[in-house]
Amino acid sequence: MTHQIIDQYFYDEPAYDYHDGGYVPLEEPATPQQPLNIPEILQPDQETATDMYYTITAQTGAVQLLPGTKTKTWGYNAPLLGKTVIFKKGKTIHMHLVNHLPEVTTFHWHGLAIPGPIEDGGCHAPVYPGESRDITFKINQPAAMVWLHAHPCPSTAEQVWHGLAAAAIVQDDHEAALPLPRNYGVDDIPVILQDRRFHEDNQWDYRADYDPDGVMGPTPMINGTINPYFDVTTQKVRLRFLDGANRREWRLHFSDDLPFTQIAGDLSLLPRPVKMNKLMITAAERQEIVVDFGNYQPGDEVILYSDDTPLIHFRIHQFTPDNTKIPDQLFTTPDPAVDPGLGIHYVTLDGCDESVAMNGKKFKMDRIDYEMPMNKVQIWDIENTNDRPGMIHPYHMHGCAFTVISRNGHDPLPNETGLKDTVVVNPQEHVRIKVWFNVPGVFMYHCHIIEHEDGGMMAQIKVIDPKNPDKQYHLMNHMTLMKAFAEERGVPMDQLWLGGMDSYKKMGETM
Ligand SMILES: [Cu+2]
Repeated sequence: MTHQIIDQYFYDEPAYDYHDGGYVPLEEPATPQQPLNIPEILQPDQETATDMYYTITAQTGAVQLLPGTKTKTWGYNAPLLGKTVIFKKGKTIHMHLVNHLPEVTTFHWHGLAIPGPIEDGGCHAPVYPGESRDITFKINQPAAMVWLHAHPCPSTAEQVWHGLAAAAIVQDDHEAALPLPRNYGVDDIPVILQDRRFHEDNQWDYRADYDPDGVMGPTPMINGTINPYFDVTTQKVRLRFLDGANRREWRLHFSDDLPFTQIAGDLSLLPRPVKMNKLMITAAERQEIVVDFGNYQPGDEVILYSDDTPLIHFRIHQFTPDNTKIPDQLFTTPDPAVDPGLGIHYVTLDGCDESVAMNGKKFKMDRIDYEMPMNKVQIWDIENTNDRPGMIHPYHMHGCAFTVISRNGHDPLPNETGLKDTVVVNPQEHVRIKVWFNVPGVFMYHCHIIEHEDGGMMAQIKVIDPKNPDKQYHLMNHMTLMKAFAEERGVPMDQLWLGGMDSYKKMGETM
């Protein structure tokens, strides 16, 4: 293990400290502490040696988040967020996706390398209210935490804000053989970081809070809990952070500057563990750490903060001493050779507010922006063209894993050495990544500030299977989904409001 303790966040401080008009700082909740919600594990409907069958139902609900009136929420098989899905590498998964919401949604598997656009669950795979869709896919990727969220363009942001986000854990034999905490809910817990603003009667009001640069709220919400505590009953605890916020990045650190060890990023373990006492996570990323509470006594409390705001109070209880060492080698990150016939592909993340675009264009659902052969490896250069201070844009690709090669020609960060699906690009920075797809289809790639993707900082790639090069994909268009939203809300089209529409209208563009 690196002996040096990393004590910086790395990212462009002027950009993340650039508190534009819409930036909402976090505030410590004034309400009593609550036990941290640990999402239940989703039970399969049926299981064989090779296949797993699940039903996922998107539903409305109400949750006691604050004293007083319950907050109206949405979730998957739960009133808010969702049950955690466990995927085992090598299994074939059959998903029955059911929509019990009042409006159209989609079920996107963020981080799964499965064919698009239907299995992937982006905007071309709508499930209308009262209807269902069945998909089948095979899990063929390393252990990691991925997630499920809604993706109906241009209303992804609002649906995620309502609560449509759930963790999913991919398991494999390699990770299972390593001495790492793995007892779900006890010493291995998903930590979904989100923020909300509570309006009258403890309700959320997405439209009132709308900001084209990403909706934020002052109140941290962790796994759907406001002001949580967690009872520590083991010396070591594995925290699987997922930034499920629409925009917010979190600068994580513990009281006493307690060092911790990062073991995994978005889509794999890191090759080597990295010791640190500061960790930044941005929208849609996952970062896994192991915290050693060995120097604390029963009755002590260790606090996880973002900036100066407490997020989780870890209450230390009696535990058995645990001298397990995290291995120095955790993973071999794939490093396939770049195809010499494919030049560098350039992507620009442009603008802020309503002017957001990618390569100078706003997203169109029925336009393919790029084509690439399956199983070939190409270098992509992702540039954030914002003037400084500007905003950081977390760049995400569906359907694949990539590796980070360089940042403005320099080495990648010590904790972005595994497989990733989301990478932050600072203003005026070029991040070079190695991209390859093992599955065919049409996939989206975009900024994961969700209002930026709804507003058009997004594009589509067609990944061509050499065995079936002429396969045609039926691409829907924005208007089809928007008409559905208007009908479901019982409003004429000219009165329909969806966040992303503003960004197109104000730039004089049609959808
Ligand atoms: Cu962005």
